Amino acid sequence: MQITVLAGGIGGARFLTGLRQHLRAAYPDGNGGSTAEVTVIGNTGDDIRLYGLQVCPDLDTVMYTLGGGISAERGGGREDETFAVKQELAAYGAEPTWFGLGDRDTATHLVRSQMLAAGYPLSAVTEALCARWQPGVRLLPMTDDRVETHVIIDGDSPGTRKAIHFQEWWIRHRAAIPAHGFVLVGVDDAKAGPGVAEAIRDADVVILPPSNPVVSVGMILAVPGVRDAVREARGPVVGLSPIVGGAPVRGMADACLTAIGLEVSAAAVARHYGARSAGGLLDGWLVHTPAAAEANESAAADDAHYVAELTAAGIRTRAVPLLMTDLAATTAMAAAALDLAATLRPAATPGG
Ligand code: FO1
Repeated sequence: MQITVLAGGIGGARFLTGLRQHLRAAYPDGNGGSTAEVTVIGNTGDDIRLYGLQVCPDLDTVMYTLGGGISAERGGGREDETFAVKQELAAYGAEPTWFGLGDRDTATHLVRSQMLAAGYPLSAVTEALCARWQPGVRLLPMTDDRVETHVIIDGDSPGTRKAIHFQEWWIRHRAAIPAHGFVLVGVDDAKAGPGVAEAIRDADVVILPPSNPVVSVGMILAVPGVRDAVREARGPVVGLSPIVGGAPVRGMADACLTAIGLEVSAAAVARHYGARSAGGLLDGWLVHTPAAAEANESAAADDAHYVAELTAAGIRTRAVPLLMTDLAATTAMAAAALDLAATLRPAATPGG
């Protein structure tokens, strides 16, 4: 069983812990692992070059989360982190001071930057870093070429616009400055990383997890060849909504959706990805409905009302709990995604 997941940062990584747990139960290998293989296509649009270091936030979030090194309370960055290097850089007045560079995290960037400078492609670097962390998935950068997501905001004088790096918008400005759009700088000269197109095309199931559909999954799909690979995938493509009710499960997907003129809803994201039968990407889609225990809470968000309209639009939709509150919740989400995929898989050929 080969599963390929196009993942961004924290939301995607959280989902992947549930997928890994589900596969250990559903496809056990007899010694606590799974016979199923997961390939993660990681977003590199968040990457930023700082103090001479190449930082890959979404790749590191997946690697640390699945490798057991993620900071549980902060949801990002390393466990037991300290910030002595950050403080010393600030003492020198080294810009930027708004980026939270951790000491343990810096070792990752030093090894990565050293290998890149020696001529290794990002895919080889990521494989080397994962040799230590053993995430239990194959983590492939979406491209080995340098790309960066920049955000279009109002310029310094009326009527003008300018671009700032996504990390500056996200961290320094908490995405509070209205964005007019996002550009993946370098995408025109980029090509899909080694193994990326094949991992998507040949997968038994392709999953779009509850990552940011604009700056995470959206940027992976912007890499030449990736969108076509998803459309040509031999297995079903199933997505999970990152929006519950009218708000993102976490992060700031709402600011990103608004920036590109989309309504902040589970239906708007599904339509944005589109039905594969109508030229889009999705065969199946999961929207949120409260778990039985919460169903009686009047305030509980419930998106089950989208099921009929999206199914009619060619995206087979089901409503399941999508709040990633704990491992049991994300494991159930992964099971629901694969169950839905099983109903979408082309009728199995006899003995096929
Ligand atoms: N996110 C923050 O909100 N504040 C930070 O200071 C911060 C530092 C940081 C350092 C390394 C790294 O890999 C990620 C970091 N992040 C930080 C998260 C980063 O902004 C991610 O790109 C977002 O979480 C979106 O995926």
